[in-house]
Amino acid sequence: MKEIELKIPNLGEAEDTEIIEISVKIGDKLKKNDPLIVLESEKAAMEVPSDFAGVIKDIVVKEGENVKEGAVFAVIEVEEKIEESKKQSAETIPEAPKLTDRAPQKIEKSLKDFSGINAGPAVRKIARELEIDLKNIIGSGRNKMITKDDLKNYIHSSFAIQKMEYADLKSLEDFGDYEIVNQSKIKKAGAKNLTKSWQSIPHVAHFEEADITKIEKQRKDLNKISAVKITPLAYIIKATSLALEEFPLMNSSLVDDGKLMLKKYVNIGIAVDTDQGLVVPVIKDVCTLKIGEIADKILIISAKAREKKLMKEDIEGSTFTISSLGNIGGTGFSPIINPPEVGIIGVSRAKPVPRFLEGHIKEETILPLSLSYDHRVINGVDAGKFMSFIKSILEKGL
Ligand code: CAO
Repeated sequence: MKEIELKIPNLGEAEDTEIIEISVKIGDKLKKNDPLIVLESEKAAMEVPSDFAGVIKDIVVKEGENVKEGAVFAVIEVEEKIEESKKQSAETIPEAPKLTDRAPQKIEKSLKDFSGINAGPAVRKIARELEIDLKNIIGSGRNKMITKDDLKNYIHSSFAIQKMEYADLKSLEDFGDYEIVNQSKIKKAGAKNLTKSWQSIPHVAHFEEADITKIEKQRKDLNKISAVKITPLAYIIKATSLALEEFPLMNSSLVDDGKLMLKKYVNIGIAVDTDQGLVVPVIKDVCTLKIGEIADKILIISAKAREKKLMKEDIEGSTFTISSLGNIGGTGFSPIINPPEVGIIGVSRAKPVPRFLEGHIKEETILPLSLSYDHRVINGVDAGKFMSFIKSILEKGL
């Protein structure tokens, strides 16, 4: 066995350079060409690979340290036989290509995969191996550079998000007969999306009630002459679209750390229950539609959903979602946000309620509404105002 000092290679024009990453630790077993350290000059970042197979015995530098050509940064123990056969010694470490010669090739490859991303070669290499898109990671290093820790945190959080909770089949088998059935593809995909949304978006639920006595009368009158059946949902969709125009924050998407996309159009996704699971077709440009037209669209998209005839354009581009349990029941529920949206309204069953009014009892039809919102974007006051706006539109009549 022989110990060899590993030295900083020729740095080209760069006088000195910074070690931005140490890719090994003492005791690591390396193969030839495994990455040792990453150097960064003003022009480029360069990974220094090992010219030897062996075990790292010592590391004499720290990340962030500036080094010059020829400085020892680590010691590796190699088998003497192999080392002799290569006719290489500590003094004759093959001259590494100049940083300025070599880096551009490496960077070129990186740019191809991760253009505009500030990350060292080691981070890029791991990301490429694990097929991670570095564009999704916000770097905490200098000039927003993505460090190895950023990558590790991202990997851990994505695994955590994707980890689904399943029952332990073995522990349940003893208690009685059972059968295993397959979930539909839609349900399986929905389960993943719902888990991801629930785990990554801080949800808050806000509840409201609207007196829809007036619009119920109007709706029933309209239904006597309308070619299509108009349900309360058409009014709720219309009122929500007007509220989304008034409160653009609710019609937004969080696109980056601290950056919001405020959309200038209102497309509302409607959760439709089908025998395959829940699907969310979209009614586009709702603000331009009249109640009868919205009712017509609800019938068309829900029929398409149930007959599995939805096309790509029918299910994309929603800016907000409404999930209506309609006459099924319930006094309120908190639906899960449909990313990249920031809010979703849940509609429960309207029912007649006795109300005291100037000493008299009066019957009103009360509609329970709930809003789940992304608390990173919306705060309680925004949510309260938004829902009060919808309530007042529904109570005044459309
Ligand atoms: N309160 C009381 N009655 C209601 C109501 C409400 N909030 N909403 C609808 N109704 C009534 C309708 O007026 C209709 O009455 P009639 O049969 O007497 O005319 C009846 O309930 C059935 O309505 P509908 O369900 O056919 O129509 P819709 O426009 O209300 O809803 C659709 C359409 C596609 C949203 C619905 O069929 C559906 O699939 N809902 C399930 C969505 C779901 O599963 N959400 C939960 C997901 S968890 O996030």
